[in-house]
Amino acid sequence: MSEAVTRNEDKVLVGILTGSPSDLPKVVKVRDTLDELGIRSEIVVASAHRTPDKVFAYLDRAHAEGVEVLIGCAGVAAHLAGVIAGHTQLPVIGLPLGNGPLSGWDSLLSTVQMPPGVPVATVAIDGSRNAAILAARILALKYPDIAQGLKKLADQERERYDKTSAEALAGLKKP
Ligand code: RP5
Repeated sequence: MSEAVTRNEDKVLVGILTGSPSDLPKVVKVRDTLDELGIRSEIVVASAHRTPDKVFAYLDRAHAEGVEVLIGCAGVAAHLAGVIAGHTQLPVIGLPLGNGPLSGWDSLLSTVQMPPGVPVATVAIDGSRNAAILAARILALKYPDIAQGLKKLADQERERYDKTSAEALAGLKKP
């Protein structure tokens, strides 16, 4: 485990790349979850196929500016996260998006089937929240305040779950 350090909360720690502006409604949920945890991120629209130069230029900047985790989001022929993982030693999370005629099966397989040595930690199709939480868990190894934020979020979700379960059970009609 890395040494625990305090952090500058204004510094972008997570770079979120996505293949198309049409992805943004799903991708913004990644940023929203990171915001909930007090983690600064930035979204960049850049495609592995249409604008690979933009992907590489962003990675150069991200490395220079100290981004610590990268998330690659794409639908259909979703090679973005894999291309990113081939050009960085930072941890890369792949978010396959359920766009297009195959509802995300294509992007799931394209994202997850990486060759040995070039890992992409793939979350569920449209798993925007989990992509953010996984990024936060990686950062929490180094930043204790992020670990605390995650614990608080998990407690809140547990409370919500217990409350909805109780309400649902109370609403069941007796036979
Ligand atoms: C992927 O192709 C994008 O990530 C998007 O999910 C999908 C369709 O892109 P557009 O044709 O809407 O730009 O590269």
